[in-house]
Amino acid sequence: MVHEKYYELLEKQQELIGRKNVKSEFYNGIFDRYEYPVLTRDYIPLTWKYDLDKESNPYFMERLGVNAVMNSGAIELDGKFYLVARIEGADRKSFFGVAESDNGIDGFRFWDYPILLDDTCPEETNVYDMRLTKHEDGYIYGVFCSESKDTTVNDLSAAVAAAGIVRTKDLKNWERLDNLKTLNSPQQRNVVLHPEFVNGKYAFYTRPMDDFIDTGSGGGIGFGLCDDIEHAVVDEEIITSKRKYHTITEAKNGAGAVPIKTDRGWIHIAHGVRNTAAGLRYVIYAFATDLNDPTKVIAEPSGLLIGPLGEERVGDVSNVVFTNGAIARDNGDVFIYYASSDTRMHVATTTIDKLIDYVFNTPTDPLRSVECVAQRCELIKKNLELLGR
Ligand code: M1P
Repeated sequence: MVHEKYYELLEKQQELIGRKNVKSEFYNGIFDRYEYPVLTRDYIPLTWKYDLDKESNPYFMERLGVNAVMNSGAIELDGKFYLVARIEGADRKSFFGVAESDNGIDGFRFWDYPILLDDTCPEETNVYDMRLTKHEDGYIYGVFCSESKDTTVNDLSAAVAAAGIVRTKDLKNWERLDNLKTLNSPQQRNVVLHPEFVNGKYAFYTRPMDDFIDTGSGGGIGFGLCDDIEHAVVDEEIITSKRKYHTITEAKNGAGAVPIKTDRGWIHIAHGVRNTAAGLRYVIYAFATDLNDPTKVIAEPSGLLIGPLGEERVGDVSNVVFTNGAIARDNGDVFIYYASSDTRMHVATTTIDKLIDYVFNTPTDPLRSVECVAQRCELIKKNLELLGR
């Protein structure tokens, strides 16, 4: 017999999922924020957490709790919006689940089952942060972090990050391919597959790292080509977007969403990390690369696009916003999905036109305070003249 508590909790959850999301009062002219997250752990189907049977679960306890729902790949298919969310169980292991919405800003509902990946990697402990690429070869690829214990050192916490690859046509049947091998980098996270062939090859944005946490000599966002996606090997990686001293990318610089193709160039929505006395601070930023050469940065607005704000600042890993999915619609709307503090998912909406204006007309970072002030004074002078002062 189904426990009566199930129906009570289900009703509350239906209310939550049915709640209309509304734009918040936040304004910067670039994008809109929303009042409510689009996914939290409260959106997880009750059937994933509870044993509904009153006989075996008289207290209606959570048997398999869920801690957080965060970093989600995003895709639009046949007019519906899908997030492949990173779901972190109470046991700290992450996995993926597909949530579907009609409008992309509210009503996200998980499918009945999470994604059960082929168990092709016996050493793999954890998987997370899938980027979904609608590739011109006809497949949807999911590239994610595949984490294993580092057995080469005597340190219980030491881990190795690599890029796992799956592909699908319907988000239901997933074929696991070999993990990406990058011959010159010991570890990889935040790897993204470019949606088009480059010189007839599959192209990956990489984020080489010496270590699981520290990027070390990993200089920023890398780029490499590979012939065979089923057994992907990148033998040469070049750094296309470097980490820079005293900027938002000083500690780490990694790709985020799959680049968006526009008339003016590829728009990249990435993440930058700097260190502070309170720990690492993650923000989202944007830049553009050449349409014919996605390795060539052609516009780099100064500073961050989205930083953690208000309640977003607090969570399991505080002071973090992170994106690994955006949807650019045929009508020009852009939905940027981002997680805050490794805890919940939000959406920010904008348009291709606004992103182009932002990326190409925002001044670049002159890298020194004195020049930043001069840059700001120039803006003030222009404005005061316009105001007749
Ligand atoms: O905790 C913040 C983020 O840390 C990692 O990102 P990066 O590789 O850039 O340091 C990832 O584990 C990411 O999932 C997480 O949100």
